[in-house]
Amino acid sequence: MCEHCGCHERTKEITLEHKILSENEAIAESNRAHFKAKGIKAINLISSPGSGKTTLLEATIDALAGEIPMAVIEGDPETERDAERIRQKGIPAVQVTTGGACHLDARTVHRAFHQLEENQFKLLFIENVGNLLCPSAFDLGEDLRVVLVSVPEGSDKPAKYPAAFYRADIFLITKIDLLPYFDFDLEEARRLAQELNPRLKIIPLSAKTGEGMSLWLETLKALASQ
Ligand SMILES: Nc1nc2c(ncn2[C@@H]2O[C@H](COP(=O)(O)OP(=O)(O)OP(=O)(O)O)[C@@H](O)[C@H]2O)c(=O)[nH]1
Ligand SMILES: [Mg+2]
Repeated sequence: MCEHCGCHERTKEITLEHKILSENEAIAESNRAHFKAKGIKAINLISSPGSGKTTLLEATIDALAGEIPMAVIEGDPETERDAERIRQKGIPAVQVTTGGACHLDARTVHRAFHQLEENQFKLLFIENVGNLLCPSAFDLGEDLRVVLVSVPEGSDKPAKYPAAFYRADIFLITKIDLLPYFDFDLEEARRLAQELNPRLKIIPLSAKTGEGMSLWLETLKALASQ
């Protein structure tokens, strides 16, 4: 019966998925040890395309450059665009183009990190490939996992994409300058996220106006000083 219903194939798929994830976990642990040995704190940014990850990094660099040395790994299916935006700010950046892959994994981050190693830095930002599904399953060896949802996306996103929230440390609600133009319910977004993960630190902010940025920047300064 199994041969007809396809459940045998599904079992094989699950076994393979499990193997890929446990291999990733092992490399993620080695990344973590590597970062720790060099005194580097890594931050994994996860969101849908266009939620404002690179814009937030640009604003963060403007605020912290000169105070905290930083570097960036950019993950996108194609182009060097985001890495170029970061380099224009005078910060070293490696672009990983994944082709079809919808997430970064620990091995890719390990390779990209080696390309950055000649630089001295304290904070390593890893901008994951834009989507709220695939990146959630892959530990990169980060110290801080940050999930972003922007105001135009809607306040129901935590409920629809719970996996992105379970292992996150910080939930950034971005583009709050747009709140007057959308029916985004800040309290609903907070409540849904906290139901999934009560230890989440939630920071609403706008990288465009600077509103709310201070709490984000203080969090990064505290991380860098650990
Ligand atoms: N109004 C407003 N727009 C913003 C804000 N942050 C980013 N944007 C705009 O949102 C768009 C996407 O921003 P990006 O920073 O490129 O988004 P991203 O998450 O890096 O996108 P991908 O790398 O493609 O996943 C751009 O047009 C930004 O100018 C914000 O705080 N307020
Ligand atoms: Mg980007």
